[in-house]
Amino acid sequence: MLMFGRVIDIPRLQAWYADAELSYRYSKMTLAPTPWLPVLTELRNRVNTFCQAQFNAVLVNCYRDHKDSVGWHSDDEVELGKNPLIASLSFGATRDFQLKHKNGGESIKLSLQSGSLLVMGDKSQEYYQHALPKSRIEKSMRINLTFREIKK
Ligand SMILES: O=C(O)CCC(=O)C(=O)O
Ligand SMILES: [Mn+2]
Repeated sequence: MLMFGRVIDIPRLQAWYADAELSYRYSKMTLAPTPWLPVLTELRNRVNTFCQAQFNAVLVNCYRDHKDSVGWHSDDEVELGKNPLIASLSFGATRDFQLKHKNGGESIKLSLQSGSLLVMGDKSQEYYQHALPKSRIEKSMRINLTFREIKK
């Protein structure tokens, strides 16, 4: 990613799977879509049914160990539209997910276990930020899928 004018490695591995021609602009990077894998299509269909949504893209994050993380942010890219619905499916190591209001106050911590589905909707991106901090405890790999709908 580009930070203060420098290209630096992000502290995790990332891939973008989406319907054709849906690229994703994020931290001044453009992720070109990779065609869906059968297992991702299956998961997308199940999550779409469960959430009554039309997710057409998924950002896959791989946290290789406890040192990988994602900093405070909101999923508020313009291509997601207003009040986006985001469904986050976790596999592998249990990690803490944090949420805090943009006006301050305490953050809350959710322990996301393997197989859990976290759904963020309404104004959660407008008013809140979320993060997955590094862990002080050693952790094995965690894979997180955030299903999104890119508005055309
Ligand atoms: O790994 C997670 O649980 C969060 C990932 C996330 O916030 C993102 O990809 O935008
Ligand atoms: Mn996010």
